[in-house]
Amino acid sequence: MTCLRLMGAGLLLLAGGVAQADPCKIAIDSNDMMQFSVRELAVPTNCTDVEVTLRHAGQLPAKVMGHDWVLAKDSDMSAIVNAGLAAGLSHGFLPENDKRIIAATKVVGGGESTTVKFSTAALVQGARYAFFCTSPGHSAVMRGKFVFGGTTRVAQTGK
Ligand SMILES: [Cu+2]
Repeated sequence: MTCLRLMGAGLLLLAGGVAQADPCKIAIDSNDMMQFSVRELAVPTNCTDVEVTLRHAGQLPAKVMGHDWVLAKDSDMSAIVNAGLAAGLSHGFLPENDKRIIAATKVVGGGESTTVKFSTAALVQGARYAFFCTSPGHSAVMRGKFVFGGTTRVAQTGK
């Protein structure tokens, strides 16, 4: 663990401030292939706030291959995706003032990035949460599990 932490600190220096060392800050990549770079995320319960940065490493514009990062209870995902579809791109594929949405970024296109910071006050340890993209059709593959509790974990998808 100590070894990993040191490696993390080294990477932090190399990356010039990419915040992987702070367990309450998470960075995720996405691309033109309709993929998130991670399929599972976890943050420790002592994070009162969590900051998620979504980068789009592709080149396609938001109206063609836009991505967002939305957090909700696993059981609310489908309903939010459907409501987002009805809302359309002009509303970031998200229903307005929807209490089921715990956190959401705006939609970004290739080369852009966006950050959302949210309170963990409403999160319950052990509950099932999901993160997903609400662009039409994307959540079929652009989704993952979010765990509140335990050490920060960013499980990479196999490439
Ligand atoms: Cu997407």
